[in-house]
Amino acid sequence: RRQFIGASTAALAVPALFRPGRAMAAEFTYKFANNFPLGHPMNNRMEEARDRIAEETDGRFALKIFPNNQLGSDTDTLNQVRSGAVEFFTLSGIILSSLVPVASINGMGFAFKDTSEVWQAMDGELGAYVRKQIKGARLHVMDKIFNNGFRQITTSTGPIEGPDDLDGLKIRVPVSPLWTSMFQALGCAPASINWNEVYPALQTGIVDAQENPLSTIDVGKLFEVQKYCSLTNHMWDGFWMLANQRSWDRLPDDVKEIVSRNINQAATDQRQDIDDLNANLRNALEEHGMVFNKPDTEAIRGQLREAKFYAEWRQNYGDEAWSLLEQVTGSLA
Ligand code: X2X
Repeated sequence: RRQFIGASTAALAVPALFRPGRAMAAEFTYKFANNFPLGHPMNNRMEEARDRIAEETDGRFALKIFPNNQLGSDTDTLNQVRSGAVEFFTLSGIILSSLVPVASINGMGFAFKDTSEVWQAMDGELGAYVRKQIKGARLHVMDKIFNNGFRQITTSTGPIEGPDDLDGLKIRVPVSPLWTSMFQALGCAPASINWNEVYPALQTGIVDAQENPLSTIDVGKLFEVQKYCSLTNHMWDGFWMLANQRSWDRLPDDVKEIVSRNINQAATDQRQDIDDLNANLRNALEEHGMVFNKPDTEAIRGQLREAKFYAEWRQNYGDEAWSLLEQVTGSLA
């Protein structure tokens, strides 16, 4: 009986493109690479988008999802989407800043107070400004940024209560000048490590700490190698959906419209999934043995001001970008 149910469900699930009378091979088969495992909202929503796109293009466009850094680390995959070896890739804007400097601006320390402020900025003028710079670097980018969330610090050594606990902390940060600069300003000893090497780096004690949103801590099973989680909310991070420029240009206009609309829809849906997870995962992580605390974030922010962190980054980004950010967040320095 089980088998029978399985077989009939499978028959119903056969997509339109494999029904008799339809073309078997897609005209365009494009790869989408990302750093999260299947089951994460990014991949759940992109699977939905993939299916809608197949349906709406009558099977002309097929998207193949490569989760979990299967095709390489984030740094490697950025090179692949530039060369065209991979057609689509979601990358943190803060990491993309190695190629497009202003793309890290949404990660400015303690800038946004909640995600509704984030969407106001990233769906508004600041996001448009950043996307223009990304396109200037010959990468196509979709309008809607995906949500990673507000980042929290975890350690194996002890809770972060205030600036003193950050002093000398060996903390993993993603590969990006903003991350390194910020944690140096806080007195840490940051090490740049790609996401696909974070778990082993924590497990073997190469570093004692890392920082990520709760949903990412959970999906990466970092609770197995980290004990303390300090709710710093120190920056917001999101993923731009990048596309190789030549691969994108090759698509007919009607296919471009279907692909863009459905990927933007995936991003919008995924934003809410992640907000829900980040708001609700604390209990589950506590059950895995993590110990939570709320640090003195005003004191931590004060340390950044004292280190002239905001003044330095205002200069790096330029006044135009900085004022678009402050239009939403209010004065930061
Ligand atoms: O590398 C990370 O920490 C992650 C998974 O949050 C990003 O992709 C920026």
